[in-house]
Amino acid sequence: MSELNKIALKIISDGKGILAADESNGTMTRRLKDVNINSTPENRLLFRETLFTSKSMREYIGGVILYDETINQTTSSGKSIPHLISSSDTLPGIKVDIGAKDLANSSGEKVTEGLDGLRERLIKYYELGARFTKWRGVYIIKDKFPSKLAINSNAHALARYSALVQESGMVPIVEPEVLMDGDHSAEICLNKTSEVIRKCFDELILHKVDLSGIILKPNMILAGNKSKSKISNEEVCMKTIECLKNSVPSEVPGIAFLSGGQSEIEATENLNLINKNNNTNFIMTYSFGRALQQSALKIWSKNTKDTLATQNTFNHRVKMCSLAARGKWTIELENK
Ligand code: 5MM
Repeated sequence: MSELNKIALKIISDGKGILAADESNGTMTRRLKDVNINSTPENRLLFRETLFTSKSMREYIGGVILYDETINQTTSSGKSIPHLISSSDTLPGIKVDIGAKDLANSSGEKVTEGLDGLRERLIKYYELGARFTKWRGVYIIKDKFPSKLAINSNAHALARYSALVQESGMVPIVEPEVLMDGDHSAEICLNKTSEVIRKCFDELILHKVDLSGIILKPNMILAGNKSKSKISNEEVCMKTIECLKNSVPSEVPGIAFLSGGQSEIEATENLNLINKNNNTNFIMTYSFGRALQQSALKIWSKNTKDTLATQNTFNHRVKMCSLAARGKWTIELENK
């Protein structure tokens, strides 16, 4: 078993998953504004520190994805954030892309940037304590989109990123996110997501990436959020498994889904069904941002000093997701 494979398994095994707390300052400002909190470095740190000191971290969170600002911050008690996270036996990770930018010659589509100087940045992040990284490609479904150009460019970037990350001794999370925005059917989402993921693996293989030392972070297969033809959770689960079976090579140890704008319960229920019906060898778990933090953020915004109330809410959510990662969640447990 390679070192990278060991790191990947430590993050996602035994019902553990990933806390995606890597919102860039722009995104975090929007999230805080929604709950009437000023987006200052101090407030961003306070909320995140409250989550990272929760007792559920040790049991259920195998890795936390951080943003550059956070990995460089220090807690009120003088601990560095990576050190705080490691003290719960959880691995610190870091988002290393610098965002999705307009793709030239394909107006309306994006390509993720951040390869320039990446090797040097990775050395710095490793020294700070990071043991895994994240890079997100974003694809839209609309008319002829995602175009071949967007699919190829993002796959190429994800592969070059992954090769550099493995060279630096860290595990790359490969996140191709096909957005749920639009009126497309789940069938179209299935076809497009399969095409996107297959292209990513073509490029990862071309770039000689060790597939046993990555984690794939895809979207679940959903109908667009403006689609009239909604599908059941059972269909989401079946289509998601079908997609991954047909597009992910067997060497990949695990899949950690993004929540992508689903509600906390919806994302949990779908993950639970996926695990109940998981007839693959892949570990299937969570790498949720919004679906782990939404209610905790709401409670925190009511009284930012009431650490316990925020942590209780977060602990509950994390426990529910972990149960779902083992196919043991039920709706009744939500109200206990
Ligand atoms: C935490 O949100 C991340 C967004 O980062 P940007 O501010 O750079 O857009 C995002 O990449 C996140 O890690 C994944 O999309 C998963 O988050 P959700 O909320 O979809 O589970």
